Amino acid sequence: MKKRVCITALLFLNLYVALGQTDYTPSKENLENRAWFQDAKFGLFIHWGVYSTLGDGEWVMNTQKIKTDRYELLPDFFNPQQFDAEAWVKLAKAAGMKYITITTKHHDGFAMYDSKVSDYNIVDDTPYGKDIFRMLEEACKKEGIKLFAYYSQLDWHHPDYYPRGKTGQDLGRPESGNWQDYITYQNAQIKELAENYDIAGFWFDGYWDQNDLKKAGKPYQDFDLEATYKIIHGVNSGLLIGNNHHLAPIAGEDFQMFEKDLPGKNTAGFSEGSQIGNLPLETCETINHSWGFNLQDGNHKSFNELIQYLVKAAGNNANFLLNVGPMPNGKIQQEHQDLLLQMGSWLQENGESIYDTRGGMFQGTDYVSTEKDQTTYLHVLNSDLNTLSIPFAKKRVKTLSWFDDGKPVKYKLKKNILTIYLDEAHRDAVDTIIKLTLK
Ligand code: JFZ
Repeated sequence: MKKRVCITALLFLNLYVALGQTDYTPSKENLENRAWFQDAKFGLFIHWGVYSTLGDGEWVMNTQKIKTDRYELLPDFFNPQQFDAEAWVKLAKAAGMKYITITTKHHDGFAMYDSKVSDYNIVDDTPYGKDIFRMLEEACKKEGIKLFAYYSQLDWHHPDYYPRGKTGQDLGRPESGNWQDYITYQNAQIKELAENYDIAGFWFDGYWDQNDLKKAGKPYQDFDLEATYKIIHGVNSGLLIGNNHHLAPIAGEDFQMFEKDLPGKNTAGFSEGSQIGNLPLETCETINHSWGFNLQDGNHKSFNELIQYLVKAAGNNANFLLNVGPMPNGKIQQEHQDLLLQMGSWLQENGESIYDTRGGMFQGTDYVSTEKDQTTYLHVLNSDLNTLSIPFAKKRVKTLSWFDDGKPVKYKLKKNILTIYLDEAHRDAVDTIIKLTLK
């Protein structure tokens, strides 16, 4: 009898494992942090590394096929004398951002923090010799901004990142290596980041490098994400984990991200397999067309585009993580600073309709909505419209007023269609906000 119970239990266990079910239950602190994250709405993404010195984006090692031993000369030129952690954090704060996510290690494998696991890091291997991640951590603490560590699981430098994935060929590394040794190295770096820095969480990237081979039916290496996540939550269960793997959430993750797309959309081609799960959401986008500093990229997005992206993200229940790639001297380009500050002043006026809200009930081509408590904020994103008609099967309208001056808005409610008269004096080129409460 006992034996049979054991066998049945084993069968269930197998089924459980086969279905990919695991036992991750977020801690109370983790859930609180998730709520903070959803309230925060706006963060600064920073791609900065030794690649910045070449002014050709963070993929330069791969795109220019720079051999590992040549690339290793770059740290010698990395001496950002004008880097001022406090200035960056104050800029983010003035932009209305609540957190910063910065590359602690990108695909080039170079650690932008004081890693004890490898000397290939900013402290041991550059003339600058200082831990910029520590400096940012301290400045963030002072300014009340949270800090996330971007960490690339893909590594174009480490010899044990082998067999390689779909990128990082032709970089002069030996055709050998021990994958498990790479995983040990990666997990040790991740653990030291979790243990030694006061961070809010991790933003992982590069999983797709191997997983795209899997999708193509080719041999691939497994990162064993859940083991890594267990290490992190073992250090601090409150840490928020997200992974840019372009898949539906995996056990152990605390938020879901969409690269260059709003949740559920796939215009950039990265979100094919990523159905929206039930975790907090985040969408990231570049301020021009590059993540890392790119000298030739002057395609800065306009203030209107950036605000509308933030508003649409909020309407889709997601945070907006907006990226800048600082220059090798440690400064953020003036054009980008100006755009961020403009966004900050817009948020000063209109932040009530963004912060602490969740995605609202209305969504269409020209509008989205956010909600907080009993109030819905309708954001009209097309200033050419004289009227807006939206499906409205809800209860009756209690109040409908302009966000800017609180005056009543003219409307008509007929056959489940709410028609709003957008009088010209109230129309705004970037976002016309209307406040709605229901009976
Ligand atoms: C990734 C990084 O490669 C990129 O450098 C940046 O950090 C961005 C935020 O995240 O973007 C990707 C992800 C996947 C692919 C290309 C770029 N891909 O599948 O080819």
